[in-house]
Amino acid sequence: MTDMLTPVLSANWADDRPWKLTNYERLGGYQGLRKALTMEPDAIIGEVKDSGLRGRGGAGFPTGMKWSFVPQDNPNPKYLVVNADESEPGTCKDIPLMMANPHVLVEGVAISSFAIRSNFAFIYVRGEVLHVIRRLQQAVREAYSAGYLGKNILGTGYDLEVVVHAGAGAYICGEETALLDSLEGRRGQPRLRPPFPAVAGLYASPTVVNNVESIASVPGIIAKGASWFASMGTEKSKGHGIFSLSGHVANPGQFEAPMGITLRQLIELAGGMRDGHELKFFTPGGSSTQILTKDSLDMPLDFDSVAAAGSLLGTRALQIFDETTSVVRTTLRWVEFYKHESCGKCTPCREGNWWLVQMLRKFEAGQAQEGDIEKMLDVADNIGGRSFCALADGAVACVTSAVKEFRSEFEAGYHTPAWELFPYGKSALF
Ligand code: L3W
Repeated sequence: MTDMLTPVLSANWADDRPWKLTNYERLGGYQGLRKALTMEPDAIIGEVKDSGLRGRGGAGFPTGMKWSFVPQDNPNPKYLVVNADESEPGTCKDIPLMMANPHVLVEGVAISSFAIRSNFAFIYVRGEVLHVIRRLQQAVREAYSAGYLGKNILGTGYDLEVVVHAGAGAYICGEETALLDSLEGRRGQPRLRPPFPAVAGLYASPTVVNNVESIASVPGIIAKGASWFASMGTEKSKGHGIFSLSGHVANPGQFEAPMGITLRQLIELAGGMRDGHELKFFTPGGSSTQILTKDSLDMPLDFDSVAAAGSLLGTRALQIFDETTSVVRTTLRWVEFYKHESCGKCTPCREGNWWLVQMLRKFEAGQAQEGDIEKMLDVADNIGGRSFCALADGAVACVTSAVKEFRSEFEAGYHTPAWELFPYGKSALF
């Protein structure tokens, strides 16, 4: 069964103190950086393009292509910003990665910064995860002492300063432009795009913003070659990815596997569904992605196949729900999260999510009325695609897909409380 796994970023997680520099070096750590510093920056970008690496933060944008958008004739400094603000419900891959293997991220930062000709990099970490911030700061300190960061890296004349920056705990700061506002010291609110950060980002200068796992994938690509990475995965979704299974499986956790693995295989790796229960629905990539049902158990989890099924691969955060779960209650919990985390800049998102919560509470209490499903879908329709950022789209994805797949459960909300149909205590989650 473990032959379904492709442990690269997670290969050392079970070792003794894998976060120490000496242990990382013993396994070939920083060889990618040594090689990269002998290459031309454009050749590194070419290698990352050839690998087929697509952004691991949710959207799947080609990483090498994003780097190539950085205008080299712009006289301003160039910046690399790592988005380590992991906070999407269900998403739990970057935090364990940074705890167990912080040096693969630090090495990736050094290689990626060199490739885009940047001398300043920031790792923007979610503020609540103090243990991760400390672990990263320690790794950055070790890397400075060993000459992998700082002035004249490994005697090549290349300089790079890296700052670990703690956010203040707002989901919206995981949106790349809100993150940049926050990093500049302002309240984190999304900016209108274009211009994209690659052209005008931090301090209005060219800035590459990439997810932790994207940057951590770079050392392997440089050390072992683009074709090694591209040999894993599917035609348009190459490489390895960390899939996080949470909820009603026997052994929830992270599983690093080739892109295109199926949910059926992943559930098997997680020890199956909890005893005596069966899959009802799941999110492919966190709560911002449309829910799918057991009809998609054998769908390859790659960008295109999941999109064809009407959802998004997102962050590969597979939240698994069995038949004891009320889809109405689950949707309400998610939308309560989005209502709380909406930054308030765009009216449809700020007001609309408040209304969705009120309506879903009525469905949960069995007090909705005929026509409320249509009203709720109309509110959702007036939120999605009408805001600056993807938070609003994410908030309505669960509502529309839940109604599409389980309309009868919402209709039951015209007369029966969800807690009578799905008693608390039967579900381990709510
Ligand atoms: C230059 C162009 N750059 C696009 C860049 C853009 C960004 C990347 C992707 O949202 C999704 C969201 C969540 N010139 C460009 C260009 N870019 N065109 O490419 O952009 P985009 O707009 O497609 O997505 P996004 O705004 O980065 C990410 C979904 O991921 N998600 C994940 C959520 C996870 C968290 C978390 O834990 N912190 O937020 C789950 O599904 O909903 O749809 O860099 O600049 N012409």
